[in-house]
Amino acid sequence: MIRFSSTVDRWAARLRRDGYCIIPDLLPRDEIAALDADLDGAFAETPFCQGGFYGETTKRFGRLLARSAHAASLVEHDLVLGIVERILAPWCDRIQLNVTQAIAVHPGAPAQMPHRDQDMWRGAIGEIEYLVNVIWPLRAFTAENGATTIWPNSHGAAALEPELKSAPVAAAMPPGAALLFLGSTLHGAGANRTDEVRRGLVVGYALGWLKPYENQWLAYPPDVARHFSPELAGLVGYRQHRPNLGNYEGQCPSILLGDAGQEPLPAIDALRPDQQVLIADFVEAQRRA
Ligand SMILES: O=C(O)CCC(=O)C(=O)O
Ligand SMILES: [Fe+2]
Repeated sequence: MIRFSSTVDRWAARLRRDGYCIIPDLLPRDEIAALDADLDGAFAETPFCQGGFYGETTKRFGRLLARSAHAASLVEHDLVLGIVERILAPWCDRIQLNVTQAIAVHPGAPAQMPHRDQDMWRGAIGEIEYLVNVIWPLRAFTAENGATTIWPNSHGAAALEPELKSAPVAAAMPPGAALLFLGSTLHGAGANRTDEVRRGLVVGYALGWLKPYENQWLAYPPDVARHFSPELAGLVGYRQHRPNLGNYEGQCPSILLGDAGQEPLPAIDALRPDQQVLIADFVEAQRRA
């Protein structure tokens, strides 16, 4: 679905130009505070990460849509989805949710290694945007407490250049705002030089035909996804990506959210219009032969 609005256009243009943007006042602070409170228990019981990329002074956990009813307001945010669809539309039919992950950067944490998130997929560099990430602070992000560091204009073909042309900026922002950046934009969590924990969420969206970073079907099996809105269920994988990708018994996997799916099912083409024309012509020629 493409959402038409000049606000979407304006932010998408800025994201494409700079590789990132910070959008203020996307959600009320109260809603973010309620989400933050819902995650208190998970932050407390989750052990510190292991390994140099995740960082041993940070905590992370996923499956946010199963942990708080408020998470859906972030994932399904209309303006955010509109911008992401605008950016990724040239390369896919539909976008998908790639990840929801909470990240706590604890006092004393060093800076995370600067990286480009889409390097997780070994595709062409400098040609395609595979991903748009959205970072939502749960508590205020500051340059001192580990706000995400972003390298402006490091995206797209700049990812092929040996030298960085820009100085990094700290994505300082209050709860309710969000940082959007492209899969090709260089970034990393900042160092936390304060005595407070920096808490934020990553909500990532990717081209609908990629293998997602977080296994969405295991994170949200049918019994969980059944309670999602149809759009949210689609974002986590309960819809096909034409042609026929992500099918269940040759049908749209959303059948598993209702009563069907137990009985034998016919496989049904789910094709792009251009493929449908090609195939209809071929079938017709066979019929006439
Ligand atoms: O927590 C952050 O600010 C960024 C984390 C990040 O970029 C990542 O883990 O890929
Ligand atoms: Fe990252």
